[in-house]
Amino acid sequence: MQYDLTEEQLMLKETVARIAREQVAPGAEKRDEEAQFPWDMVEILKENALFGADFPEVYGGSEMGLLALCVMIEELAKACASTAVILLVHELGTMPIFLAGNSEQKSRYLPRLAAGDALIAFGLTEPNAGSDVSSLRTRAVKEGDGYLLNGSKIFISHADVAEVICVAARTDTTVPGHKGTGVFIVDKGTSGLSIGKREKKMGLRASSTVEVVLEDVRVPAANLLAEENSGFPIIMKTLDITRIPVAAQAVGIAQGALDYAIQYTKERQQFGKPLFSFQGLQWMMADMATRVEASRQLTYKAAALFEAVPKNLDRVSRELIRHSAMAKVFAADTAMQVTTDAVQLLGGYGYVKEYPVERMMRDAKITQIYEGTSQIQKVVISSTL
Ligand code: COS
Repeated sequence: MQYDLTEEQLMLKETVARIAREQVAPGAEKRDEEAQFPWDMVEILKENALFGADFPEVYGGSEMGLLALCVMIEELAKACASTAVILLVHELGTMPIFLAGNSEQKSRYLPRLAAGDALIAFGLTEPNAGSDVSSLRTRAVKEGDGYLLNGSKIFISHADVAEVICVAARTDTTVPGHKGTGVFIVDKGTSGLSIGKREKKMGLRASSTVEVVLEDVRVPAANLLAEENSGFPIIMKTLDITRIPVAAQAVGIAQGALDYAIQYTKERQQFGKPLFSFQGLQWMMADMATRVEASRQLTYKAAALFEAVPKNLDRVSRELIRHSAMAKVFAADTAMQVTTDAVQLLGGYGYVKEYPVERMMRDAKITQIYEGTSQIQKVVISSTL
């Protein structure tokens, strides 16, 4: 199993690191404070053709793969997790189409998404179906040559700015959720589709998180992915794959905080010498660096494992599922610990908004929650043992 970065991936990493340093980092504090969706960041990602990194060439992507996407997300997250999440949500929303879309659906949606001309969201979570995702209540009832969707979704990233939402809904309520769920592609502007509450969040404040309300939303049968009642495996496998870029985001946040803490402790003098020269603090940073590197290796290995198989529903093995969940839980917990330690290393300065580690600590928290909490990852890992 080889997952050292190739020449091409190393060049990509350098390019994205430069973009992050020069164009993304400078406004990160302001974006966090203003809590508005960053269309200027979308433009930068689009200009640099980053949206299509993991899309097939035939649909306008550059087909660089999941590992390349992870590297990009990591570099962006070092500077601004709210910008990194744009690519992450793009992958999450598109994955059901990659996995289960037919060629007509792929041709209709993927080219605009690959170019970044349209954004996409994934409408899964509901008030009563978070970790327990098979308890969805949103219903899709067959009517004529289409379906009528009714229900509501909460905590949906970017649904208000997306042109397309992949919505999970119960297609048969007489059987358990994992046997009676479907996934539908719903276009923005469809009658009955509206955006409800906008969340005010602790972190990732420049990304939008909203409620989606579906009232008699008529979706043509041509927008159903695969077949009725086949949605649960699509959802699970989507999450199996996209938990890896979440891990990459966590690695980036942690590395960004660690880099800042190292630089700070080498400059800041107390008791007549740099903070970095105190062994107690050196050991803290040694632990932080070790955990970040271990998280990165788990993430890259998981990405490489997924890259080795085609993106379709049949090829997600227990080994892949286990590695994605391991990478997600370890990297997310690391991001939380490392950013908290970075705040500690900066002392009072770490606690104020003038220094970025305070934002990084708030941003890190969501990686332990979304796309499956750290506790759920352990359920997933143990289910494969
Ligand atoms: N990958 C692929 N298939 C999976 C899977 C996974 N990670 N987990 C379960 N499945 C399959 C099972 O194999 C089973 O298939 P069969 O019906 O063919 O036997 C089916 O799904 C049902 O499995 P299970 O009974 O274990 O499902 P549960 O409802 O108990 O759910 C967990 C299992 C908790 C792992 C699942 O609900 C989960 O991942 N929850 C977290 C959801 C989440 O991440 N929410 C945040 C969304 S942010 S977009």
